[in-house]
Amino acid sequence: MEGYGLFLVLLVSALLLGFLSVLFALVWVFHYREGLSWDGGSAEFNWHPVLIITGFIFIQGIAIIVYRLPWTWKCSKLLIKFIHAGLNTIAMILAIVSLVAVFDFHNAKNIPNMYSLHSWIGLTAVIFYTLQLVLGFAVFLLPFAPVSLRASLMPIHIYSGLLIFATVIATALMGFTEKLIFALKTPAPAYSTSPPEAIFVNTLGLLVVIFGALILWMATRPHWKRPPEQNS
Ligand code: ASC
Repeated sequence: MEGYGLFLVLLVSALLLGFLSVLFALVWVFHYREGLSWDGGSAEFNWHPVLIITGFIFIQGIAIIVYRLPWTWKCSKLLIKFIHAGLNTIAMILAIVSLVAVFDFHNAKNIPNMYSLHSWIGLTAVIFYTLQLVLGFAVFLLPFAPVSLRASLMPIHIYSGLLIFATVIATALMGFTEKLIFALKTPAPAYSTSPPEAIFVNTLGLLVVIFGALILWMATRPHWKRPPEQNS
């Protein structure tokens, strides 16, 4: 329980940043943009940032640190594994729906797909996230894999999970910049003149980076690890 007070401060800060990021995404699309709908127009595209920030950043971040919540240490490991896998499954579904929204919007408007670095890295992240989830389920949740296989794959599972999470945040930052450059040009005030929407979305980018920094810190301190099972 070393530094447990600090862990709680970081956890509450991360939760506040996560909720604030989702709120900022909603204010962005409803106040500055066209709102949300599923109509082949910009309001359909807007599901993309909302679902990515909610699912692929906030929910994925919480899924990463569930094992480290001290009050879950008395729950069975299997239950926490189900919560970890369940949150990651929800995040994966929201990420896929958010990609469908973008492709559907592009196709309706004859906008090309998959030409930007944002799209290359982002689609790669969703594919690897899905592989990570399927492999994690097969190896760590189903009762078939021998402990030796689990032990040798665990460092890779942890490394690739953290790498995907950090990559998702980097990809979101590219997406913010892309969208601001596309949306804020004449007749709208140019991005380069720092209109309120640009400042607001840049701030959202900062919030997401700090959220990610806190999650990665909490997930990598060895003394905040869940203690080993007493009876297994
Ligand atoms: C699991 C699990 C662990 C690891 C360990 C190998 O499935 O619950 O603690 O894999 O057995 O590192």
